[in-house]
Amino acid sequence: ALLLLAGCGGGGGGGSASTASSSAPASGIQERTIKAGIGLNEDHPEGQGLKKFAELVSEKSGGKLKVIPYYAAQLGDDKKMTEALQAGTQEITIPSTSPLVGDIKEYAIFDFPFVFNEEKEAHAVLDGPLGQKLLEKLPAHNLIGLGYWENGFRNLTNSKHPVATAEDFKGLKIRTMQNQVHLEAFSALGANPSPMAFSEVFSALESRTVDGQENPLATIKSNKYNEVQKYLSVTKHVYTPFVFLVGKKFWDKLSPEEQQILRDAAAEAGKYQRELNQTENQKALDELKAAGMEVNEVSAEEKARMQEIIKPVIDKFAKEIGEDLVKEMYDEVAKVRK
Ligand code: KDG
Repeated sequence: ALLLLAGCGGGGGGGSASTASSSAPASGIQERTIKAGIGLNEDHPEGQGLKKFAELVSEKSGGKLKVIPYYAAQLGDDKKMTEALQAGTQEITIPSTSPLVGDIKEYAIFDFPFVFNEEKEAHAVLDGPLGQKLLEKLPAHNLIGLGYWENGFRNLTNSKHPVATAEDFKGLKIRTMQNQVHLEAFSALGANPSPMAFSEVFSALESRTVDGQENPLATIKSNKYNEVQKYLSVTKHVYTPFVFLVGKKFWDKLSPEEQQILRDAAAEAGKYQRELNQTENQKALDELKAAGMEVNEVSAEEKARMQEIIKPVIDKFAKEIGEDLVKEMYDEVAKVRK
């Protein structure tokens, strides 16, 4: 069994390269197969971004580094894939930051509702010193972060009624990500949240185990939630980043040249992914309407009321995370708004 394990290490992490000599630092570019998994579909902007990443890595390495993309949670959900990276049995995943909060509590700042109004405000925080500081916490958890892609602003769908006021959340059974801030925030609003892996959401909605869920428009469309959800409320209640993760066990086997290829490709594909995400989110709203969803906006006044109701939850988590860090985020947003 030991031999077998040694042979599988890094999930095809490089044939002769990885076994050649573990003491000498790797150099040049070796032939390697890199498994990269996400929860979303190939047609989703994240899927298209991953595809672009694979192409770029192939180009930059003269075909030696082969990224094999796995879409639609074929390798498991965000948590499972992150654990596989830590164990060294998968090389790359690009999860929402929210399920990572169990490991790195500071990531919960991106679960605070109504912090960002526009994508560019989130980008300034993510691509600035604060985002970097959080990436630097990853290696202690056997993960390397190559930057942030975009999941985006989340909106509520459900099968019961339009949600336009804070009171409309009362009693709704809502699937949330596996994240304590989301759970407590929805509870504060009087909803009945239940945490669930993404891959289980469609059938939970279909069987009416839950009434609703919340995700960006591109996801609602790509995963065809319109087939099992009548009401779409444009709540934009929270902006979720994706973090581009590489397993540290695998990363440490790479030569500096190979690492640079992955860094550059992740940054380039990320830029493409964010742009595509914004155009797709815009298009998706009309498409979901055309597909029969009943769409309502939520007024600024109601959002402010929701924020007020959730405030004790946010204050509690701000204390746990560190109020300095939270302040740093709000200061950065204020700078962009000016
Ligand atoms: O690939 C990312 C997905 O697995 C997941 O993060 C999508 O936002 C998501 C959710 O609701 O779980």
